[in-house]
Amino acid sequence: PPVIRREDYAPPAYWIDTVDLSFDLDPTKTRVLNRMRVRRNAEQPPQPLRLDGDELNLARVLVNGQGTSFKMDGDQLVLDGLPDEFDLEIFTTCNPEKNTKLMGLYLSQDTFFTQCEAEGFRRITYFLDRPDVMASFSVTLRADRKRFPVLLSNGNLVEQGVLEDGRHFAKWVDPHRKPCYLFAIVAGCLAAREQRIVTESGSEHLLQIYVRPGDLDKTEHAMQSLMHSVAWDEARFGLKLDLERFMVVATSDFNMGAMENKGLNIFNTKYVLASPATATDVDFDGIESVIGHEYFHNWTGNRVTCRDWFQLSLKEGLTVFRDQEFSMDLARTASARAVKRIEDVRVLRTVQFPEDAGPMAHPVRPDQYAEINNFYTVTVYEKGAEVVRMYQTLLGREGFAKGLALYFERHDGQAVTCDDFAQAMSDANPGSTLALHLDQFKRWYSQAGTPRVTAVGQYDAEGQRYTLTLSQTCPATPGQAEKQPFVIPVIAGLVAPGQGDLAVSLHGGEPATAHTLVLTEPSQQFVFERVTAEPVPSLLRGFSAPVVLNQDLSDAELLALLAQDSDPFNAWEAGQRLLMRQLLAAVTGAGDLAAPLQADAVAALRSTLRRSDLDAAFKALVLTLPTESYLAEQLADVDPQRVHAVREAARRQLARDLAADWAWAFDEHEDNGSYRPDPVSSGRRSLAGLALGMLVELARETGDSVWPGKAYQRTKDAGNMTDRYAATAALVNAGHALAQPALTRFHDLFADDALVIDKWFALQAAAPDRGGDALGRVEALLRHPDFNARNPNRARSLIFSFTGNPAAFHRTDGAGYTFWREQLLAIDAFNPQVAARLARALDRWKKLAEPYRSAAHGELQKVAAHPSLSKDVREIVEKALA
Ligand code: B3K
Ligand code: ZN
Repeated sequence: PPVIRREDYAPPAYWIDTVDLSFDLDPTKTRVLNRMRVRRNAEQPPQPLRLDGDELNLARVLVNGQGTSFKMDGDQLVLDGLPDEFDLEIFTTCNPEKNTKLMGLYLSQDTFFTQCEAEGFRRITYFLDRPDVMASFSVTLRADRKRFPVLLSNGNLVEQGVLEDGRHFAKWVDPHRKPCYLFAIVAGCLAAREQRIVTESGSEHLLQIYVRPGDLDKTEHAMQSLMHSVAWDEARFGLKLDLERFMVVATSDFNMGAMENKGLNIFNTKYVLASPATATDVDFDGIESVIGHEYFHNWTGNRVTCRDWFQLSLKEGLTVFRDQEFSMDLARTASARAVKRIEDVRVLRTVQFPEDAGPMAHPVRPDQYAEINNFYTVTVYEKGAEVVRMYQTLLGREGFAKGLALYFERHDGQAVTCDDFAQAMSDANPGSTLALHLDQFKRWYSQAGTPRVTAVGQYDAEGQRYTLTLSQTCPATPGQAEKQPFVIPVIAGLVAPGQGDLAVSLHGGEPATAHTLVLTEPSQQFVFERVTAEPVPSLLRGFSAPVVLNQDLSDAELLALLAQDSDPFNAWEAGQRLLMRQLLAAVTGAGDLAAPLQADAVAALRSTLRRSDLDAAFKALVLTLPTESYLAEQLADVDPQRVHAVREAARRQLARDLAADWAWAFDEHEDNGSYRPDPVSSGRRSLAGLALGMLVELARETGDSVWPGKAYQRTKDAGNMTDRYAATAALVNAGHALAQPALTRFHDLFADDALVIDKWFALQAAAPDRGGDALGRVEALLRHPDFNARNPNRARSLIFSFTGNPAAFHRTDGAGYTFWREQLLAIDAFNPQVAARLARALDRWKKLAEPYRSAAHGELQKVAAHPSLSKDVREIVEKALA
C-alpha cells in the first residue's frame, strides 16, 4: 500500500469556510446534499481541487449553481479551472445498512450513527478530509418520525418540525469551526438523562446522555462522571465548557471506546452503561476515565486540533495525561492516587513496551503510515501521555499549567503540531531545565524504543557521600539504528533501612527526601551529601520517565524498599522486581516447579497483606504476580507454555503458603452492605476477589469443598457484579466442577444484557488452558447463538480474549495461530479496523522459541499471501514479516 510521509506535509490548496449539509436518512439509501463555500489558499500554487471520497455514489456536482465537468482519480473527485472563491454543491448517496466497517454513516440497532475520525467523513460526502481544514457546519436531518424520533448533530438545535409522509426534520448549527473528523449525527429511538448545571464561573449548560430507552437506569454514573469532568477541567486548568448543550450518545456497535465529536460525543455502551448489578468496579472506573477523556478533548483536540495525523499524540497523549490526572485527583487519597498510577504503568509496560520493541515500533510522532487507523496505538496514547507527564515533572504543576495556558492563548482555533506544544511549554517557563534542553527533550517525539537507564551507586561512609552514576542507551527500532540521548527526569530518594527516607543534599543544595535528577548525557554522576547511613536508592519514583531501569539491588534491598519506601509506586515496584527475578529464574532454570518463589519473598507478601496501614487496593496489586506477557518480554527465546507453567506454579505456591492469610483477607474484606464504586470499597472488593480466587485454586489440590462452595454461593447471591464476577471467575479459572452450573446461571440471569454477556464470553476465553482444552472451548463458543463477530465488543470478548490468553493461544501444534488466521481473514472481509487490531496478536513472533516460532511465521505468511487483504491488515503483517 502507498505510504504517507510526515515530511511531505503541505498546507491545503483550498479552504472550506462553511458547510451546509442536508441528509435524507434512509437505511439503504441515504441522500446527502453538501453545499460548501470554498476559497483558494492564496499561499499555495494554483492547482485542481481534489476532494476525498470513499464508497459514495455521486449524483451531481455544481459550481456556483452550474453543472461542471469533473474527473475521478481513484477515490478522489478532481475539479479544475475554478474561480478563487465559489459555491460548491455535491449530491451523493450511501448505504448505511451495508456499512459493516462502522466508519462513516452506519446503522446500529435501527439507529443511525457516524464515526469520522480519522478518515470517515469521506464516506459521507466528498470533502477535504484532513484536520487542518476547519469549517462552520450547519446540518439538516430528515427522517421517518416514528422510526427515528430523535435527530442530533453538533452544536445547537435551531429549528425542527414535521414534514409530509410521516417524516420530520431538525436543523443544527455548530457555533465552533471544526475539522470534519469531529462531525457527527445520530438519528433513532433514544431517551436522554438530562442534567442542568451551573458552572463555577456561573454559566448554565444542559448535559444529556442518550441511550436506548430501556437503559436509562444505567446512566447515573456516566452523568456523575461528566459533571465531575466539567468541574475538574475548570478548577484544575481554567478550561470552561464552551457549549450550551453537551451530549453523549451510546451505541453497542463501535470500533473503539468513544469519540469526542464537538458537543456530541459518541460512546461505546461499555463506557456509558453501568449499574451495580451489571458492571464491575473496573467498568465504573473505565466509564469515569473515558467520559473524562472525551470531555477533555473539547479543549485538547477540538479547540486546538492537529495539523495532520502525524501529530495525533498532540491531542491523544495530552488528553490521556489529563484523564489520568482527573482520575487521580478524584481518587483523593495518596494511596488511591498511587494505585491509579500503578495501573497505568502496568498497561504501559505490558502493552506499550512490547510495541516499542517489536515490528510496529514507531515514535510518539510517527514519520510514516499506510493506514492512519493503525497508529491509534499505545505508543501515541500512553507513551504520549508519559511524555506530557515529563513536562509536568520538569516544570512542576504550576509551570505546566502556565505552559498549557500559553498553548491556548497562542493556538485557540488552530490546527497545530507537537512542536507548537513543546514551544509553548518552554516559552512559558524561561530558564527552566526544559527550556535549556528543549531540542533534546523533543527526541521523545522523534525516537522510538524504550530507553534503558542503568544506575550504579557508591557509598562513602566517611564522607557521608553517595555517588550515583546514571547512564542511558536505547535499542535500535525499525528504521532507527542509532539513537541520541534523551532528557530523562529521574525522581530519586535515598532510603536507609530502619530509618526511612534520608534528607540529603544534592550537589550542595538544600536537603530534601526526594530530588529530580535530570539525565541528559549518555552517562552522568550525581553526588548526594549528608548521607548519614548506607542507603538503598529509590529511583524513578512514581515512574517519572517511560524507561527500563537496570539496577543491581539485592533481594534484601528490594525487601527493604517494599517495606519502607515512602513512595508507594516504588514499594510496589520493589515487590514486583523481586517476584519477577524469581519467576524468571524458574523459567530459565531447569529446577522443579513446585515452589518457584523463595521463602523470604513469600513472607514479605504475607506481611504486606497483613499490614494495617495500607489500602486493600494497593495490597491486591502487590500480591498480584507480573503477567505472563510482561515476563515473556524479559526473555530472548520465549516458551509461552513454560512461562505459564511457572506463573501458575507460583500462584499455587502463594495459595498454599498463604492459605490462612487469604482466608483472613477474604473474611476481613468481604462485601458488607450497599455498593459504592469509590476507591476504598472497590479496593476491598478487589482484595477479597483475589483471596477467593486463591482459596478456590488451593481447593483443587486439597480437595476442599468449603471455599468452592462459598464461591458458588456468591455467584448466586452476590450484591453486585464485581463480587459475582470474581466468584464466577474463581471457579472457572480453577476449572472447578461448579464452574459450569455457575456459568449457566450467569448466562440465564443476564441473557438480555449484551455487556454482561460479553463478560461471559471473555471469562471463558481467558481461563487457563488445562490440557489444551481452551481452543476447543472457544471454537464451541464461536457457534453459540449469542456470538456475532460483526459486533466489535462481542468479537473482542471472545476472539481477542483468546489471543490474549498466552498458554491457550501458543500451542505446540500451532492450532491457536491457525484459528487466529481464520478469524482474522473472516473479520477483515467486513471490518478492517477490528481485524488490524487482531493482526497485532503475533507482533512478537520472532521472540518465540520453536516450535511456536515457525508455526506463527507460517500463519503470518498465509495471511500476507491472501489476495484481498485490507490495507489495514496488510500494513501490520508486512511489518511483522519484514
Ligand atoms: N479520538 C478517538 C479515536 C478515534 C480512533 C479512530 N480509529 C477516541 C479518543 O481517543 O478519544
Ligand atoms: Zn482521545
